[in-house]
Amino acid sequence: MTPPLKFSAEVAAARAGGQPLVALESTIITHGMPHPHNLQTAQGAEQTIRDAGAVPATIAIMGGHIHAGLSASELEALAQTPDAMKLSRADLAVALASGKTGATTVAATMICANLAGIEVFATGGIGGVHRGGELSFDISADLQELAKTPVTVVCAGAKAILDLPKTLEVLETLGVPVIGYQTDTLPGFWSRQSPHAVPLRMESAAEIANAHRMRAGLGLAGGQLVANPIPADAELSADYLAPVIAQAVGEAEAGGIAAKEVTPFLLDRIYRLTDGQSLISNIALVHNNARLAAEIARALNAP
Ligand code: PSU
Ligand code: MN
Repeated sequence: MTPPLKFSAEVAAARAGGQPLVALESTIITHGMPHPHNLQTAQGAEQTIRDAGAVPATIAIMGGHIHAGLSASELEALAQTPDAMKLSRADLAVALASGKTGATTVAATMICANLAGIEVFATGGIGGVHRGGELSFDISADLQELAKTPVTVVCAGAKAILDLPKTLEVLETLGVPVIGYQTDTLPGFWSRQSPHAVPLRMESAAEIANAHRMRAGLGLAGGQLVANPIPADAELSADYLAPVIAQAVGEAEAGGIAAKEVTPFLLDRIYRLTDGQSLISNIALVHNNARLAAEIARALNAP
C-alpha cells in the first residue's frame, strides 16, 4: 500500500511549484506548551518560515491520514486536543490504522517528512538520554531516527533535563552528525552554551545544505542534527535553571513518571516553576530554528 499522506492546499501548491518546504512537529503543540501559547507558537513558526521564503508543513495524524500541512482550522483543533496521542516511530502505524488523532514527535515527524519528500525540519528540543538513563533505559527514539531517516533537523540543542554527555555519546555511536551553527559548544536549549563541546561546526545554511547532499551522495543513511543557539535576548541562565530542573527531575522520579510521560511532565513542571519564563524562551528559540531551517531548505532547493 502507499502511505496515507494528505497534503494541505498550501503544501500541495508548494510541491507543484518546486518551492522549499520545512516540516514542523506537533508534539510541541499538544504536549510541549499550554493553550493558547501552543497555537500562537505553531502559527507564528509557520509564518516565520513563510517570511523566510519557504513553506511550512506541520505534521500530524488525523482520521487515518498523515497530514503534511494543516489548515488553519485543523491547527486550531489540534491545539485544543489535550488527549491527542504522542506518536513516535513505535506508535505511528497503530494510530493511523485505528484512525486516532495524534501528534508527532521528532522521530515520527522525520518519518512523515521523508515520506512527503521534505528534507528539513525545525523543532525546539529533541529527546535524548534522560538523566538516570543508565538505570531507566529511557533513551528517546529520536536518536535512532536521526541515524535512519535522511532529514536535517534544526533544534536549540538539548535540555538539561537530559544527560547531555550521554546523549552526545549515543549520537556519535549512531553516526549522527551534530553540527553547531556558528558555535563550538552544544547549545543548552534555554542557554546559548553548555559545558559540552559540539562535535562539528558550520557557519552557514549553504554549508549545512551541502553536507546534507553529501551524505546522500555517500549513500549514508540518516539525517543531521543542527544545534542553533537561542537568541541572546531570550536566554535563561543555567545557574537559574539548575535547581528548577533538579526539582522537576526529582518529582518525576518520586511520582514514578515513566516512558512517554517523562518529557511532557518535566516541561510542564519547569514552566510552572519558572512562572512561565521557560515558555517565553522556548517560543523565541522555535522561531529562531524555523528561520534557519527555511534558509537551509532554500539552499537545498537552489540549483
Ligand atoms: N523536548 C522539548 N520539547 C518538546 C519535546 C522534547 O524541549 O516538545 C518533544 C519532542 O516532540 C520530542 C519528544 O521528539 O518530546 C521526545 O519525547 P521522548 O523523550 O518521550 O522521546
Ligand atoms: Mn523516553
